[in-house]
Amino acid sequence: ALNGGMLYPRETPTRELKELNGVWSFRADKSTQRDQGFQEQWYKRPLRETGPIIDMPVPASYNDITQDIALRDFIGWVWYEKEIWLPSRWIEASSRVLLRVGSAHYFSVVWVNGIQVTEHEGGHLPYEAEISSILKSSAGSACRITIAVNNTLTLHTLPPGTIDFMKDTNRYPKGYFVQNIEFDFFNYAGIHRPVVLYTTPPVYIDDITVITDVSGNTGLIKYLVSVVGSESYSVTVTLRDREGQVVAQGVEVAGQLVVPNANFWWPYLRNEDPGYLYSFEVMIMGKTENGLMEDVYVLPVGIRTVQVLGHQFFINGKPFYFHGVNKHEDYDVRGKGLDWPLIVKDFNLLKWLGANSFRTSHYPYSEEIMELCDKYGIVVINECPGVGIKKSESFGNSSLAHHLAVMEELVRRDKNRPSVVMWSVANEPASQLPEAGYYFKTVIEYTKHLDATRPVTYVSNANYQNDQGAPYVDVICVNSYFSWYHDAGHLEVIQLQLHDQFDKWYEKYQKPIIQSEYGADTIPGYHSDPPLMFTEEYQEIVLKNYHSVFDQKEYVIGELIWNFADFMTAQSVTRVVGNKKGIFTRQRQPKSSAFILRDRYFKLANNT
Ligand code: GCB
Repeated sequence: ALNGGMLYPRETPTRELKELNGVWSFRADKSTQRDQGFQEQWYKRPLRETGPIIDMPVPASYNDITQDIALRDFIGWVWYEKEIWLPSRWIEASSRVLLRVGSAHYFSVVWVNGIQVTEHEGGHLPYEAEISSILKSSAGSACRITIAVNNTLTLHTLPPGTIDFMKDTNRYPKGYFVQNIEFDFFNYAGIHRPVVLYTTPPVYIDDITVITDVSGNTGLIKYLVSVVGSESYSVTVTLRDREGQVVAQGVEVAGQLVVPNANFWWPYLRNEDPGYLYSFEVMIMGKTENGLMEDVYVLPVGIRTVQVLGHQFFINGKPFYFHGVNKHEDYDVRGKGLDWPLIVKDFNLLKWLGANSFRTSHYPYSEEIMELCDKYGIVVINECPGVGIKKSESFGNSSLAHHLAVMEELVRRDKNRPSVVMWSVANEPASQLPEAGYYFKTVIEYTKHLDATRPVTYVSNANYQNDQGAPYVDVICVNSYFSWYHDAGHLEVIQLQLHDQFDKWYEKYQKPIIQSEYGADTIPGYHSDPPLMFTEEYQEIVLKNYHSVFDQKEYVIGELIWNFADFMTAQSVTRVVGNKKGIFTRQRQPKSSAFILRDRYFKLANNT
């Protein structure tokens, strides 16, 4: 079980926050065994004293920052370090001080002033450690934070990967190895999301869970607050609308708020005021040896319901059709590093496109992105990093245990977000393997046990006849690339094959279906009539053929284009400086298909 609720750090009257973003000291451990840093205990002294260092921005992937090809493709430990001064009131007071990393890829070990404070397995999700006692024992001096990050993937990590040691010295230098991955995006690494220090009082709000319901015009918010640090405390919960008016109050640790004439949280384009958020203010007062202590935390809350019934998907009791995209966290130079201009640009493009939804292919996106989905009413299928699960070994017990732990971390992080309407536990696993049946049954049931309010799916590209996990999902999500990976160049087969795909899946399972990927690589500026692969015309016609079949199937409840934008991948003969299936370029300029999709999405929004 997880340690603590790990609420997103926010400043309130009782909590302070300090961002440690900027330039950090950095060194990649290029020793043959990649273990010099641990042997020599680089965390014990300032990094500059144990060898050469370079400047590295945080947050950012380190891969594309320098001119060093060895760093771009580096596998192993890299070391980050930052020295900072803290306000003395943080150290003198009884405050808890926490160090929180939004995400680092993939395995992290963290030290403060040479003392290990935590380690964490897995990218794309946050971790934190309380460091108050270390700060107190070194009061009056600067604080040194060291983070070692290792991007090595194994058959039991999520995503999985393998290292190949090349033994043939006629062909490879001694000690040569490469990393193999079975997913189609560049394995960017480093500290990808903000590192922050924040404080809470010694008696603090550790976690909040809200579950909302709708009854006529009334909104209901069931809530649970967990408090740590005192046996005897009081709780006050105040719900304010956007104007700041108090609309409901509670004085229990667990209870239900009733909001008459509520403003519900609606998806973008389903309402003139989508993404309505109330502010749910929790105030606690706890008894301690030093008297009464207060803590305040404010959570944005959207009131909405989600349900799968028959062959439809409902939000607030109204059928919902997903017209949206698949994305990546990916951009020039910073790789997967969080970047505010890019985030806001992408939301502007989503709105321009009329997209009401996206899937976080193929890993959880930053909390900063999720926050804006809540605010704008962008509906999210929240995918865990279960991508490229192909080998039989990756369905074994230790992989399964890690997968369940990752689902715990993801649900803990995003359980209160109105934008999240469904969990996706994997993308294109080898779900035809016999062992996949038990594996997905277990992961899906466990996810439902963690969160009984949201449907669960995974994205399949297996054949409907032998997919082993489909019996357990609420919505069938299928990817297909007709006239691309099969029958390359034959646009005329798309409709036939797509009808067949949908009919067969629906006949077998009678569940709603989302086309969770479809598309074609397109080099912007390439033109051809009749259309040829890689031209803008070809992408347009692939899309139009898919659309015409979507429109004929009642039980098709959504379409997500692959992909919103071009993105970097591993080098291969099928990738031209990355995957080019974006309807926008990597620099976010439209290809001609973006206009086709835009027309369609606004029409779909008006028809429903
Ligand atoms: C897929 C994968 C996605 C790839 C895409 C492609 O099925 O889910 O990660 O990028 O196909 O373009 O091949």
